Amino acid sequence: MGSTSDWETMCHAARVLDELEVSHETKVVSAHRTPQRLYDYANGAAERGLKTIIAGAGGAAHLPGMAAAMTHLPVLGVPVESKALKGIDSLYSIVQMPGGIPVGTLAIGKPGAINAGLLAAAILATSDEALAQRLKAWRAAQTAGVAIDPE
Ligand code: RP5
Repeated sequence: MGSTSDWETMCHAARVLDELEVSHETKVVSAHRTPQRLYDYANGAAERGLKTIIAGAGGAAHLPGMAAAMTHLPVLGVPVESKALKGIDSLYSIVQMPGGIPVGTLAIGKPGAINAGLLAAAILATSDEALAQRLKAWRAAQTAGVAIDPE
């Protein structure tokens, strides 16, 4: 994520990954304030064994696109809700990648972070049957938790 202030949103991606027992790391890597850290992180990601990157950032959110430019790993972008423009700026900054460097862009804020965790797990589950089973169980539990009566 681009800032410690993004953790409030991005913790929801981490929580989903915890629930699905997907090993992961959480780091603050700012495209603007720590460009060398971003360069090192994205360039070294595949070599370190990472399989997917979830990049959350707000405002002029260059982090997901810049990360995607420097790795062939799938990059999932989460537009963090900004104060001034409510995350519309984050969304537009992340979603409109020119053809050639994809960023899989999720919804603004908490729903996007949750779905980024689920989508990362789904990507990994294509080559991990045990994870696929855990993901199916997670979804089944969600379905079972939806009451049919509103009160
Ligand atoms: C972005 O600027 C971060 O991703 C964050 O969403 C936003 C504000 O950062 P802080 O000023 O709170 O550190 O780079």
